[in-house]
Amino acid sequence: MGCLTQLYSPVLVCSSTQIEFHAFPHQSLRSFIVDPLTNAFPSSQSLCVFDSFSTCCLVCCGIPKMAPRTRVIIDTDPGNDDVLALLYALASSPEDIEVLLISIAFGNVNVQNCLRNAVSMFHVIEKEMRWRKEHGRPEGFEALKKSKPVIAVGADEPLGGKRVQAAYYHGADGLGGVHTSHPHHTSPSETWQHLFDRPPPDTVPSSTATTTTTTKPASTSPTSPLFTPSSSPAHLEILNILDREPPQTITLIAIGPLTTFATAAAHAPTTFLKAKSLLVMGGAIAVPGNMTPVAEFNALADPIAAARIYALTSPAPQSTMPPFNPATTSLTDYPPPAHLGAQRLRVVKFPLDITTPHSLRRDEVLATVEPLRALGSPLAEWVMAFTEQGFRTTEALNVGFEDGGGDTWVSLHDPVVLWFAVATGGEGRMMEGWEVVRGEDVRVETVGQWTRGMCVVDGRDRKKRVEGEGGRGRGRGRWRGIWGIG
Ligand SMILES: [Ca+2]
Repeated sequence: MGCLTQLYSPVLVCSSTQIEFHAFPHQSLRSFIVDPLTNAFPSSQSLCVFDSFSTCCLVCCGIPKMAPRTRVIIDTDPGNDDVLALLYALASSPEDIEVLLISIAFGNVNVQNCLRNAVSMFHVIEKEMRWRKEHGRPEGFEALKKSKPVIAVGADEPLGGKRVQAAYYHGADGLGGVHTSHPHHTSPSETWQHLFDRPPPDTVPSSTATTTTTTKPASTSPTSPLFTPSSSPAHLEILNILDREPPQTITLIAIGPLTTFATAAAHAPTTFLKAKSLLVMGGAIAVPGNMTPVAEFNALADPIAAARIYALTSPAPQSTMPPFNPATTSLTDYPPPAHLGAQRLRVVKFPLDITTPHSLRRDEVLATVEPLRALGSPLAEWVMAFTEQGFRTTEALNVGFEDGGGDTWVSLHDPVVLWFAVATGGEGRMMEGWEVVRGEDVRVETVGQWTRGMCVVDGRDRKKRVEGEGGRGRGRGRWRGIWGIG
C-alpha cells in the first residue's frame, strides 16, 4: 500500500512508537516538474513557477486549500530530487510556505559538493528570474522573494560508522555531472567556497550553548541577493530559530540523513522539542530498500541519528535509543524524561513506500521542459541536464528500463515531503480521500551487518498496552522487553 508513515508522541505507557499510514494521491505529484516550468509562460494564471501546482493537486484530489502558511527549516543533501524539492518550496506561494533556513549536510555526496549544488541552484534561479523579466514573463519564486532564507552548513559525517554516499546515482558532484557539462550554471567558486567560512574559534558559540543570537555572515565574500549565508554551524542555526520563535510554530523537514537534526536535539533537547513537527523522508517499511535489500539511503547513511530522533517521540526516549558507544558517537544521551518536560517530538515519516510511486517520466520532461530550454530558460536547461542523467542512470541500474525512451522514470522522493508541507500546512490533518491506519510500531536498526538502516516493523497481532495500564517487568507494548529492548 502506498502509505505515509507518521510517528508521533505515543499514547502508550510503553516505549513503542505509533505510526499512521495514509493512502497518498500518487498521480497528483506526477506533474510536479512539468507544471512549474509550464507555468512560467505568461499565459499562466500563476505568478510563480510552482504556485499553481499545489492548487492543481488539491483540486485534483478534491481537497479544499485551507492550510495555513508553513514556516520551515529544511535539512537537505542536494542531490537531484533535493534540488527539485527546494525549487518547489521556494517557488510556492508565500501564503503557503516560508523557508527560514536551508541546512546543508552530507548525504548523496559530501557536504562541500552539496553546498555547491545548493548555491548553484540560487545562482540559476537568479539567472532564471532575470531571463523571465527580460522576456516579459512573470519572475516567479514568490516565496523566495518574500522571505530570504539563511543557508548554513551542517554535518559532513554520520554519528557513527563510515560515510555512505549515493554518488552512484547522483553522480560524483551530486547533480549528474552538471558542473562539468554546464559549468556556466555553476556558482562562481568564490561565492560558495568561502561564503560559509567559520569565524575564528574565540567567536564561535560554545558547543554547549543552546542558541546564538544572530546569524553570522561571512565578512568579505560576495553575497547572493536570494539567501543569507551563515558561518554558524547549522545545528546552532536550527536552535536559534526554535529558541526565538513561539513554540509549535516551526516545521522541521529532513530530506537527507538526520545527522544535523540529531546533533541539534542532543545539544539542546528542550529547545528542539519546541518544533511543531519533523517531516522525514527516509526508511522503507513494506518495500525493499534502495541502497540495500532492506535499507533506504537516508536511514542507512545515519541510522544512529534516525534512532535518536525517533526516540524523542517516546515518553521514555532512553528505551529506544541506540546502544551508546563513545567510539562511534560523540553525542551523549538525553536527560531523563522529567527534565525534557511533557512535550514529545511529532515525526511524520515518508518512506519509500509512498515516495517511490511519485515519478517523473522522461516524456513528460521532453514535452514540457524541453520547449522552455529551447527558448533559453536557464532553469529548464539546468534541470533537464541533471534529470536526464538521472534517467540514464536509472536505465543502467534497474531491470525493466532496457529500452529507454520516454517511459523511463525517476522517483520524486524529496519533493513529496515539500508537497505535503505546502499542501497541509505541515499538519498532516489531511485529507479527504486519504486512508489512515494507526498504531504501527517502527524502529531503526543501527548495528546489523546486513540490516543496518532497516526499519523494523512490529506487525504482530499481539495486544498492546494502553495508556495508564501497567506492565509486568520490562514489558513494553508488543516487544515485551526481550533482551532489555523496550
Ligand atoms: Ca535528499
